[in-house]
Amino acid sequence: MTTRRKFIKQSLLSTGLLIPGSTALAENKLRGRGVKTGNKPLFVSTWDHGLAANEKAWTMLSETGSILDAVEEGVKVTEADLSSRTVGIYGYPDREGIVTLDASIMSGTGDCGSVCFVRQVKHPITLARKVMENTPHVMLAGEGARQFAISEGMPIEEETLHPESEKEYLKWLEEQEYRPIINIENHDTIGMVGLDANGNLAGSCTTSGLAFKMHGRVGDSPIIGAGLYVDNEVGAATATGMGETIIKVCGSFLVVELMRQGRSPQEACEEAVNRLIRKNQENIEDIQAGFIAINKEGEHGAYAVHPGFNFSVRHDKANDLIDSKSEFQ
Ligand code: SD4
Repeated sequence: MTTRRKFIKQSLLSTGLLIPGSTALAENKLRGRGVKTGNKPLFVSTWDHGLAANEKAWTMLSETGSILDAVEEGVKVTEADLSSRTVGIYGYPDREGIVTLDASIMSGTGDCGSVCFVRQVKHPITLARKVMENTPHVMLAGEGARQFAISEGMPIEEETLHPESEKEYLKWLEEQEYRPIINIENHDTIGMVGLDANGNLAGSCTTSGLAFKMHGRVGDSPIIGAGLYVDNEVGAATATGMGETIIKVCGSFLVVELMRQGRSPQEACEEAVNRLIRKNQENIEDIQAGFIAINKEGEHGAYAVHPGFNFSVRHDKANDLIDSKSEFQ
């Protein structure tokens, strides 16, 4: 913060015009960001599969008026996509040849639900929403989550690998590298954050996780605050990339809290990525991770460790695929 801004803030505090709780709002105003600078409604999703997901979310919002329905139905498009190797039951399996799924959903009022290490459920995001709405819990794991899906009348899918996933898995078995190596092909979680015209936010995140991970491994995507965080007072963020590094910095929560302190979505994503880099300096060349964020005013931002990350932005005028900026070139 510049000295001048510090001075203005102190003056406002001393005159009682600024109470500490309204700091973020005041900071935004000091930065010249009014309430009408962005787009409402707005959907931002990770990667190019976000384009189709955004489109569905947009339609849902116009039909139902529910931002939560919109972010759920949006990512269901990717979960159901036969060609997706990184989201849903057609995704890459773990080292034992088993596909296990992670998902989370959160509303701007603080309600949230998630499932992790769950098998044979085509729409883990819907299961996560059912955990949120129909149980007193936030997170269900593994067989318990699958049993809950059955009790909710959700279909249980056959456990056969998609031919393409199986081919890759058999190839991987030849070398069986212990550590999953993150690269552009195997880290395409879909995370979506959305804002309606009234300033209500919601987010969703769903993935088959790292390809050929250890059996039982859970990433950031189903962990509230790591893979996803939403707060109607501020904004929403979601993450993609190597989950272990994102969990270690409470990534999505960090992005939202930085926005609460007055950062724009872009500044918040950049600062969170830099924090993640500082904590993982020894092997940063092997780590890809990125964040997308929106704030209540309808501004968005995105940032990644390395080039190659892209994200999809839907507002009333367009649905665009945008290359994210990154720390390293
Ligand atoms: C995870 N973050 O399980 C997920 C993987 C991912 O794009 O792809 N993200 O760590």
